[in-house]
Amino acid sequence: MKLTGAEILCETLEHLGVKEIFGYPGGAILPVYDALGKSKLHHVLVRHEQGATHMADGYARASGGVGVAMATSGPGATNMVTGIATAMLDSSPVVCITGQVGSKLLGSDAFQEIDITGITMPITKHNVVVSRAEDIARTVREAFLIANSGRPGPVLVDITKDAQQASAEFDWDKCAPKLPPKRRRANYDQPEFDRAVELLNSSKRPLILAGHGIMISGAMKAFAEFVHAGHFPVAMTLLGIGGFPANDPLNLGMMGMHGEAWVNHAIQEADLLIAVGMRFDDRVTGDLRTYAKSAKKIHIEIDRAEINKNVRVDAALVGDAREVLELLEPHMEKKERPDWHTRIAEMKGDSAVRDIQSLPDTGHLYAAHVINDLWKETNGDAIVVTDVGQHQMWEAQYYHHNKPRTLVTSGGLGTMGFALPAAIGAKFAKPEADVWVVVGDGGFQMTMAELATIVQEKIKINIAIINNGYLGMVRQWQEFFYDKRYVATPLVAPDFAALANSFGIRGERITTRADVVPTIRSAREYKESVLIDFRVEQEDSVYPMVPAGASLHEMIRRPNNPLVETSAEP
Ligand SMILES: Cc1cc2nc3c(=O)[nH]c(=O)nc-3n(C[C@H](O)[C@H](O)[C@H](O)COP(=O)(O)OP(=O)(O)OC[C@H]3O[C@@H](n4cnc5c(N)ncnc54)[C@H](O)[C@@H]3O)c2cc1C
Ligand SMILES: Cc1ncc(C[n+]2csc(CCOP(=O)(O)OP(=O)(O)O)c2C)c(N)n1
Ligand SMILES: [Mg+2]
Repeated sequence: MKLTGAEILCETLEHLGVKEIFGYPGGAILPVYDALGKSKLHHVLVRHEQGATHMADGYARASGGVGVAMATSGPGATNMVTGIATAMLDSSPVVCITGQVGSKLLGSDAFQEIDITGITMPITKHNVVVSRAEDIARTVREAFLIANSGRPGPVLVDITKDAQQASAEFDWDKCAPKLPPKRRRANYDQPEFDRAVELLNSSKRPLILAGHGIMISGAMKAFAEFVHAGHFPVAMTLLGIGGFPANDPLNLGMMGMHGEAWVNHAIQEADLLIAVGMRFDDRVTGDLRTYAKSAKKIHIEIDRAEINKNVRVDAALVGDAREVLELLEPHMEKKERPDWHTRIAEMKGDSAVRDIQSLPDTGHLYAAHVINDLWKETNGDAIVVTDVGQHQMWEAQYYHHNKPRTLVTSGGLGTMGFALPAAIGAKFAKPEADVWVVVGDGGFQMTMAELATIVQEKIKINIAIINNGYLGMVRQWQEFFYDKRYVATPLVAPDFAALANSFGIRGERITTRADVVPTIRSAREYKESVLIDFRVEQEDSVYPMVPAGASLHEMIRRPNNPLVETSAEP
């Protein structure tokens, strides 16, 4: 069957199971848009190409599949850069398709010509320019395979305009990917495995560091069985949250800069760390010179480049987390290790059972209240998509996720403006889910134009703005480390509820704690999207905090009044 390159692209995407594309048109991609109009693919018109990439990313993170974003050449493509980098740092499978000027014009500084493959070289897993219609199908199939295999990541396919317009034969069977054969997944020698088993069974104070790789590998069941077989306490990374239920008694909570104090202390006292699908980010380790000095380390990790990158390990099991855990599990000796669990319970002290919700209402509204109420009201079942800042950390602390892929957040790049568009993508991935955006007043203003996309697409999303009148996380650093010189952090914002109204979205403003639950309830019952502007305490801070570069156990703790650090155990 002879088709144009643009039609081949649409056919290929349909064959790959794509339903939605998030994008924005322009001259160099116009032939594709013309073909899109005739295809079964649903195109979601965004308001900024950054939004398209975050939507594709949110789609990928909520579904486990590949998200697709599209843009024109030049400014369309460069607007995608932040979203691509966000996906890269969090190993999220996104395929970006950009239009490019005609191949004869390449290198002539033609109108809207930009070397987008050059620009995105360090922030894509793979990228490629296609200048022949007959190469489009195979290249796109390869892009999907590369994006979502091994360690996932973004792939960019840049298609010249003449390739979109030219005709070529399209035969699905003849355009199979031509990639090197897949490597054996578990990629370590037997002595390495034996050493790991020996360490696991001889350890008295083991601790698992559970990361994003568990969800990527679909290893939730194998992981839970492994944990219970060895009776291991588990600490979560931010991106690992959801991979092991928060309500499992062996789940201690989050580690790292804003992790639970007892988790960080347990890491420092452990005699064995078992890192699964996590990459020892500096937000997790603090000062490497003092990190877990008494612990041997096992690293279960698919990307060999991560082994010994930040932390030297004693046994490296390179491979897919699920496969490795399934191989290890039969070798686990059942050990209760009562002394170690008692010691951790001691470190938790009473801070774990003091419930922020049971504190008397002082008339102040704290972000932690809002998020803890949201957790209770949604039975912990919502997909929560956060932005970056204090509210993001409070979400991680006060919303207890039991299911995988229910917390969608930008960890590695920490991209403000991520939440609203990523939530739109998540809603397309899981149309039946209760999707909540938890976003700061700063980050919301970065991509709030996507409210129009919500309206145009008639989708239902609930938006909770945690409005503290500040770029709160930066203000907190200024409070702690710059003598409260609040330079460039007080933030003027529009009346968010009125702004929502102007888009045709219901808007609410909440200032007291008593109104939080009724407003969340009524937003959930309402058929259309609702935006709630929660006016919270302006100068609250996230505790505990390991100052950047400090040792993990050197945490700044919350002054005990008026809030405690943690909510009740889930
Ligand atoms: C304001 C702010 C504060 C933060 N504070 C904290 C904090 O206090 N605590 C915290 O934990 N994080 C914090 N973060 C997030 C932090 O920066 C990192 O993003 C996070 O720690 C990374 O978690 P991860 O290593 O589990 O996930 P990723 O960075 O996604 O790494 C996943 C790892 O799993 C591997 N992998 C992928 N697939 C597989 C597979 N199939 N099998 C095995 N391995 C696989 C990958 O190769 C990679 O090494 C913060 C971020 C921000 C923006
Ligand atoms: C695009 C981008 N610019 C700057 C930063 C640095 N930064 C991190 S958190 C933060 C403040 C966020 O403020 P807000 O969105 O109001 O959230 P809050 O911390 O108040 O909850 C800033 C500026 C960033 N992470 N991303
Ligand atoms: Mg703020």
